[in-house]
Amino acid sequence: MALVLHYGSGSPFAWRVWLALESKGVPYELRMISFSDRDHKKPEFLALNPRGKIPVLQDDDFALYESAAIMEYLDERFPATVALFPGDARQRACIRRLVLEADHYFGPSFDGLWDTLFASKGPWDDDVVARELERFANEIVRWEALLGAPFAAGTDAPTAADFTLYPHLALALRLEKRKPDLAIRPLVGPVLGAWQARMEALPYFAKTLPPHWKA
Ligand SMILES: N[C@@H](CCC(=O)N[C@@H](CS)C(=O)NCC(=O)O)C(=O)O
Repeated sequence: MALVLHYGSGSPFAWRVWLALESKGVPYELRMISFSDRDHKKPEFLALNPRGKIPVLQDDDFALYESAAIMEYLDERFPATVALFPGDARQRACIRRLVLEADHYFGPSFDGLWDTLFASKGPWDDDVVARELERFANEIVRWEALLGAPFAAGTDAPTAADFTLYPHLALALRLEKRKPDLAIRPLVGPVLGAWQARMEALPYFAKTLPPHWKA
C-alpha cells in the first residue's frame, strides 16, 4: 500500500511532510482532513494520533505523528531516495538544529501577531501589533546570518531544514492578507529572499501550495 499523508490545508507541519515526500519521489496518497468538520477529532483519526493533530503518516499498519519524526522516518524507510538529513554527523546535526530553530524560534516569533490579527476582524491595537511585529522582525533578521546557500544547511539540495522553515515563512507572509499594511514582506532580507525564491522554484513546489490558498 502507498503511504498515506493525513493533511490539513495551511498547516505548516503537514506542508513540510508533503514537500519531503515530493523531494523523495516516493508514492503516497494525500488524505485531506477538514478542520471545520473537525475530522481530526473524530475517533478514527484519534486512533492514529491521540493528540488529534495533523500531520499523520500511515505506512501500512504503522501510523506516525509529529512532523519532525516523520521526516526522520522517511529517510530511514527509504534510504535509496534523496536524503532529508544528508551528510556526516556534523551536517546532520546542523540540519536537526535548524529544524528545531525554525520550530522553536521562527514559528513562535509570529504567534502573537497571528493570534492578535485572527482574534477579531479589527480594528487592532496599534501598540500590540507594533510590539508583535518587532518580535518577528528581530527573529527574521537572525535568519539572514543563519541561512546557508543555496539551501538552509549549505547543501546543494533542500533538506529537512528547508522544508521546515519554508511553510513557517509562507504563513508569516500570509498575515498581510489579513492586514495588507502590515509590511511583513519588506522584513525579508536579501539572503532569506533569495532562499525563498529558490524554494519556490523547486519543480514540485507549486503542487504543494495549500489548496485553499490557491482559491
Ligand atoms: N508538533 C506537531 C504540531 C502539529 C500541529 O500543531 N498541527 C496543527 C495544524 S498546524 C493541528 O492539527 N491543530 C489542530 C488542533 O490542535 O486541534 C507536528 O510537528 O506535527
